[in-house]
Amino acid sequence: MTSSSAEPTLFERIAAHEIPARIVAETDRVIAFHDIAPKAPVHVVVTTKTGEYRDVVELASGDPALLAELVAVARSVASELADGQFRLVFNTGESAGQTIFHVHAHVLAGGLEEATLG
Ligand code: DGP
Repeated sequence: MTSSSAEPTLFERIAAHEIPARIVAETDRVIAFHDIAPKAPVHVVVTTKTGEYRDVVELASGDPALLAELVAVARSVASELADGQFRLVFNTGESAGQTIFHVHAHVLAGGLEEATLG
C-alpha cells in the first residue's frame, strides 16, 4: 500500500518537522526520535521518512536496503544513548500492538535485564 495519494502519516509529518519530536538521528531516508510514551529507559522510534510501507514485512520485500539502513540507524542510536545493546521490536498488525501503519522499529535499551518479552 502506498500513501502517495493519502494524507501524510504522523511519522511523515514528524520527518517533515511539521510535528515536533525529540529527534536523535537522521539520514536521507530514515529518522529516529524519542517515543512519546517510553517503555524503557531508552525508547526510540526509528522509521522511514516516507510511509509507503505499512510494516516490516512490506519493507523487507519492497526495499531491503532501506530496512538495512533502518537497522543501522537503530544500532547507532543504541550506541549513542546506551551501551550499544538493544532490543528491536517491529509491531506488525493491529493485534500485535501496531497502531501506526507506517513501518517503524522500537529501539529499547538501557537496563532491560529484568524485562521480559510481551
Ligand atoms: P506502534 O504501537 O508499534 O504502532 O508504535 C507507535 C509508537 O509511536 C508508540 O509507541 C507511541 C509513538 N507515538 C505516537 N504518537 C507519537 C508522537 O506524536 N510523537 C512521538 N514522539 N511518538 C509518538
